[in-house]
Amino acid sequence: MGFVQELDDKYEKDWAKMLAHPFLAETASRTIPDERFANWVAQDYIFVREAVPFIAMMIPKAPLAHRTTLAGTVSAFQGELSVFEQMAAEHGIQLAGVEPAPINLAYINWLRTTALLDPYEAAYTALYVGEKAYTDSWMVVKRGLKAPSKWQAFIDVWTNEGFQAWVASLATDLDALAKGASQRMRALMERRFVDGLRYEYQFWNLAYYGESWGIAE
Ligand code: MP5
Repeated sequence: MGFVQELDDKYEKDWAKMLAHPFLAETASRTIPDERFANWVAQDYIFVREAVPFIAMMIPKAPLAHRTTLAGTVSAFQGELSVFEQMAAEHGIQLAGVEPAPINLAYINWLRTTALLDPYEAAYTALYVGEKAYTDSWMVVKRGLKAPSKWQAFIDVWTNEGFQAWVASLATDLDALAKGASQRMRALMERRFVDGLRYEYQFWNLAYYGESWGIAE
């Protein structure tokens, strides 16, 4: 059994809990309040913007065969920002001056730390888990919709066939990296998978319930 399948099996319940989040259910049923969705838009805009340097920081450690794809990912993420900017303008959502909420900042800093301090295999696991979480989460929304969503442009970003194929290729690459890795390295990769899954779940909580620093705001 491949590494990705092993992780899928072991953390199946946790993954399902993330996908059952009310943020996704309410987005699918089109009952999500605009303020809640706007909260996600503003926070995820920051996340995607800061994911660009995370990817760039992985490039020096990457095997040669990964460099071109990672460089393409930098520009794809950069391009994604314009979807946020257009949708925010259309729906009157403020992006300028928004600061990252605690969980968002923790997630961003964890990504940067893994890119800088972990071996490539572990950083790649962090990339994989976030992307897989997003394609699976937004597929839940897409499948649940019974009528067009006002947030469709976002749904399309992470459910289009090209994106899904890219996430599948990340899984294949991750399996290949794990195959050549020591037991110790695989344990670290698993740790990063779990960390990432936790952050993803917490990110839906942040969007849904709101989260603030509570001081100096
Ligand atoms: C992604 C995201 C996917 N936008 N936000 C979170 C919290 N996790 C994962 O990354 P990308 O760059 O939008 O494909």
